[in-house]
Amino acid sequence: MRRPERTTVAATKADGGMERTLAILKPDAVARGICGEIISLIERAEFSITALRLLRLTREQAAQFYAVHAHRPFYGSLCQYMSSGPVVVAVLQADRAIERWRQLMGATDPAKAAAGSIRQRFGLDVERNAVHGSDGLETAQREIGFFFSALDLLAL
Ligand code: IDP
Ligand code: MG
Repeated sequence: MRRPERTTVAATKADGGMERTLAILKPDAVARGICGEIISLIERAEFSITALRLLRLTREQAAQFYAVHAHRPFYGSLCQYMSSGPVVVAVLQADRAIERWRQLMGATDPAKAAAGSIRQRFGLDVERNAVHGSDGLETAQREIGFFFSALDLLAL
């Protein structure tokens, strides 16, 4: 069934057919001072950063953000970790942004991530893997809306 066009400003499809995705530089990346390097890679890969914020999640907010993983054995540890220190959250805009950002991130487990990917280069282990990226259109819309409101997003 066709869905009606989304009209919320956090909509994943931005003007011009460009896609938006949510990136998080996780606590391990912020703590090690490698945000600059990661953002540099994002810029070089020709994403437009249309929103950017530094914040610290509460344990409850982390649990809400990762609710889809509530049944997984690593959920408790993940929520603890994601609320253990500040994170950088950003909206990346580009053609096929969701897929391209996940490719640049690499596989969840840094040990299995492709050479040159962010997780392969910077990830510490399967949990502390430096970055997050939305995994689909609906997820991206929900995740962007979790952190940003209409006024936060730069209109390109
Ligand atoms: P993704 O971040 O590549 O989309 P997901 O399966 O959605 O991977 O898992 C969300 C996050 O949960 C991962 O990025 C990682 O931080 C953590 N995680 C995933 N699998 C494991 C695991 O087996 N052990 C510990 N943490 C995990
Ligand atoms: Mg995921």
